Amino acid sequence: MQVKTVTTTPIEGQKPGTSGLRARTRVFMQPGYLENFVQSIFDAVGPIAGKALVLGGDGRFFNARAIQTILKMAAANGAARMVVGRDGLLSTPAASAVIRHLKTDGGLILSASHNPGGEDGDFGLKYNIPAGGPAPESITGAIHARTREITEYRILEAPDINLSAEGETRLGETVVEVIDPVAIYADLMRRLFDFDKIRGLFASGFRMRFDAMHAVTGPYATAILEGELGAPGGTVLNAVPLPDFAGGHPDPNPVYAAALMCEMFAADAPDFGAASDGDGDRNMIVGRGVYVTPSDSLAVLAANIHLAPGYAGGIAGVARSMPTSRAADRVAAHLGVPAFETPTGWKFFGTLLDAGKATICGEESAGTGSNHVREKDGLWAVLLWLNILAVTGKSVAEILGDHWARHGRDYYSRHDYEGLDKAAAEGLIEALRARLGSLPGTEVEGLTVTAADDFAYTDPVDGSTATGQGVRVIFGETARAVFRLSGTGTEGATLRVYLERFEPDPERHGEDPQRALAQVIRAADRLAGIRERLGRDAPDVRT
Ligand code: VG1
Ligand code: CO
Repeated sequence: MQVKTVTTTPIEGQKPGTSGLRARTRVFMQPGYLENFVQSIFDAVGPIAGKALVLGGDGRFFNARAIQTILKMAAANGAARMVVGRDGLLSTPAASAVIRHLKTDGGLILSASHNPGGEDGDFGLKYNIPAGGPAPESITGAIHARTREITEYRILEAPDINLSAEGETRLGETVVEVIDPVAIYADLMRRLFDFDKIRGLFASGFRMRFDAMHAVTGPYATAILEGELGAPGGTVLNAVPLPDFAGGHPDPNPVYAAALMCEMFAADAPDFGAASDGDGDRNMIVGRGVYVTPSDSLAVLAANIHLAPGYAGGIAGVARSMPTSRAADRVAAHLGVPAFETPTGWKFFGTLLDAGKATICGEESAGTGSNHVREKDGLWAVLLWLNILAVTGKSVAEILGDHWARHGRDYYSRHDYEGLDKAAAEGLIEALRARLGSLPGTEVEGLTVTAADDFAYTDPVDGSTATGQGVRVIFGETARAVFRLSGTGTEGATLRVYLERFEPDPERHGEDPQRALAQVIRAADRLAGIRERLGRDAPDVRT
């Protein structure tokens, strides 16, 4: 076996976004694309000689090939040990758990998460730090800088490794250890939650559906829910991970998980429904006849997390991304713990979790997690809900209704405009930015703007800053509209408009969110000029 040093030149656009580098699968498969990026990671965080890394992905098209390439590059760069999930599979939260449990020097996760997969879909890669979380911007910036000056990469000329059997082999000097992708993660869940109580819930006839969307959570959910907690066979739907997610869009929201929504709103609906995304870090929660918005889910979980054994001592604080509704802040105030507001993307929660300032974190995009790992964790959120349902004996609808009665309801919706012309989308945001100073006092659609800014963040732990994180328009105490462009897409642009309105009156908690938000929606449209600038009458996706 021989180390080959291959001459290369920089490739444009290898800039990590909200969550790692994402690109069309075909782009990732171009000669040198993956290799340049991987060598840039090794150079930027390295040298990786003598180090141990975790490696795995969500099983999408190109996952297996990419893993073989990365293993050979790691060996050529002198890595001591590579820990790989069997068949190249590791969900994002499981990868985080493995990095932390084995105390490795970080890991590489292959996924484009909620983006469709397949040869015509998307692929992605990100580096996670030894604490288990996504690399902070200082590191992704260094990786990007390296991609712009790279001149060569190293790769071992060797046959492929068999990833279907657990155990250790060698690739040159590097030990490659293939592990069960579920075991370490399942152990962690067992320590956090009352599995006996949840087993009792299922034994009492409680019915659940978990839609794995043919993505990576299938094996995890099957092993834990059906295997260990006694949920009947068939509880987990679409449980086999497929390279193209069976042609679906593995994004757990009411639009892309429509079949599950249908079942949960039917006459004989099960008690509880959930879904996860491509790489297993997102969750959708739905009760019988009731959809729980991710922002509400975060608030409900923060308010009830002490019911799970792993959190019996209570929480130190709550953190949410800026566009996430302010429901969680009210719970934090009620509990007398701090609430943090961070930019979009899990990488911004890492320092707060490490410093013990926040215990639970969440994003409106169906991401919830805690200090147990450093990623959001779809199945964790589902198990926490199950633990709470088992302890309280209440239904999802009752828990949500009680929560609103106590804390008020934040009507919430996100409107996504997808596949936009990049220049038009950027123009819309720029125009809003240019008007920020003059917006306060403006009346629009019967609402008065009381404050407007471009969200900037200074990390309270390490002092790092992030600017330009989304335009916030506040309408008094109750309503808010936020505008930002997606940083996970691979083509064109996606505009996200986040809309919310607080309603304290329990008599008015039963409205349809789109109706309850109609005035804020009209105001947001008028302020940003969505129709005129983008030529769109309606969003592509409403969550
Ligand atoms: C989206 C979500 C964000 C999430 C990110 C990664 O980013 O809005 O909340 O952290 O995806 O999630 P953006 O930039 O497209 O809005 V995942 O499950 O794709 O790793
Ligand atoms: Co994801």
